[in-house]
Amino acid sequence: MNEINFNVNINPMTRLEGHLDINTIVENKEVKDVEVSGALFRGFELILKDRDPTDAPVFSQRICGVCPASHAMASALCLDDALGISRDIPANARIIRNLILGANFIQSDILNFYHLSILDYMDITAVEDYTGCSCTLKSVKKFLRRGAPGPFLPRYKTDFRLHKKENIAAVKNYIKAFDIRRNAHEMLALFGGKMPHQCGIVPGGAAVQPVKKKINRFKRKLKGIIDFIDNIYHHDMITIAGRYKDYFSMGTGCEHLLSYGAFDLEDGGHQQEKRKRFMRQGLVTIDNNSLKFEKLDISKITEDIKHSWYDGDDKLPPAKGRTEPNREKAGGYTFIKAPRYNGKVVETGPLARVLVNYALKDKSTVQIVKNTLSKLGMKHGIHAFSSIMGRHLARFIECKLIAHEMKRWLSQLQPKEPFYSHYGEVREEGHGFGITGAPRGALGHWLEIQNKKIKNYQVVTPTTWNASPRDAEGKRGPMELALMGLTVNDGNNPIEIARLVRAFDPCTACAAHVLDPSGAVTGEFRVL
Ligand code: NFE
Ligand code: MG
Repeated sequence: MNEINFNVNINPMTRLEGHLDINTIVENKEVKDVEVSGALFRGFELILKDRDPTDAPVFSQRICGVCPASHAMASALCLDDALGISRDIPANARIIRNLILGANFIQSDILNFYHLSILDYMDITAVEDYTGCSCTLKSVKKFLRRGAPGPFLPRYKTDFRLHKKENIAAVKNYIKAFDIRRNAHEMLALFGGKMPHQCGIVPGGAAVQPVKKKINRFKRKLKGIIDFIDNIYHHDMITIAGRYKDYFSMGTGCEHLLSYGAFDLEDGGHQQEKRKRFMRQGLVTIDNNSLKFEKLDISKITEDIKHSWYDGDDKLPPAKGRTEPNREKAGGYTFIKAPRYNGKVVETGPLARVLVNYALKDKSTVQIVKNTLSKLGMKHGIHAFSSIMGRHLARFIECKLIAHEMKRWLSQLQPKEPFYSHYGEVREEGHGFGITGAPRGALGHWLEIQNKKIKNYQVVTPTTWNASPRDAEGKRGPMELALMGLTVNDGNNPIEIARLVRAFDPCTACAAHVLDPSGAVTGEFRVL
């Protein structure tokens, strides 16, 4: 392989479902060009057309098994708005919705760190000469010797920097994290009925009464999860961040960050500005080491499709969005549209939410951000978050903030008070929107009702923002921008690309194609 310009195919890239291709041209070990491509057409917007609007939360949750609670939330908010009942949602319902969403955030954050990312930093083969008496570690050791050790091997040859003891501890925690995620699912199911595709969040409120027994069971599960986050997740996050400090200056983002906010703290009020949310709403621009805050105005959101496999016009607001797939479209390279805010490329995700909270001086956020940075002995401050390791750190910080806040929400439930408000008849005509946070960032649903049926339903997910292609003006999407200029040291082991993409936590599995300037592909690697 040519050492200067090299070609690699990685397939799949993330350890999660989906179809995401990353086509990169690397010259002199530096990413010089990139196309991020979503290769799977879903078409939920078309599936929803002409259905009863109140079916939307049920159908739209099926968009994804990882973040279905966020789709239910966005959809319920959208229906509450379209049916004119946003002000009537009882406090119990608001809180139950938050608890369901919070449980889903926690499990998704732990999923990303332990089960989708940590194998890039932790050397699982360290257990091969383990001689202690932990049954977990002994069974991992046995598993690795089995001859078919997927999903752990094969893997890239790379710089595993944890010390032996740290590796061993992290492997144990990798296994423990499965239990914790199961507990988070079970905790969600106390109010949501089941997971995935819970049935507790409905237009008008929640589907179950918050009885004492459920509250207490929720509390007990949450306590165990918080212990894991505060001690184990915290420890592994800091250890890895400390050993990979150079990853705080790699994968710098587009500097504009968007949060719709998540977890309503007040009843009624408009979803924009008027309703206080735990993870706050707005945009920040990173300007050297300071943050400039801007209020959210969703009328500034448009979607371009110049390079997407759709027919229609550019710059349509989501409420007027169209879904007319055309796989043969000239210039297209993805099924992902290109959402822009006021024409600007913006990144979304835990990074955006933590920085918006920080810019608004949210006390607990400022405290935990400062503690974490000082624990890492990092003097470069807040802009270091816009990086590969910063995205992981922000996800951890948000997970911890939410888990602790959930204790407060539980104590606010009133078992004998209402938890649902009936919407009466579906209106003949109407429209609505629902904006919330999903684990991966800002999630919005837009609905138009005609003759009591869905005339148009449009969804813009966090991964649509982050994995968006070039827009009509040729500006690259956030993940594309972060990949530009990235150093890829070894074409046979393009771990830097894998680490960068996984830190964004796209919900699609990825194939990354690294091409030389002539476009030829010379290597093919499976990344596990
Ligand atoms: Ni499929 Fe999701 C989240 C949403 S993807 S996981 O979080 O919405 O962008
Ligand atoms: Mg869409």
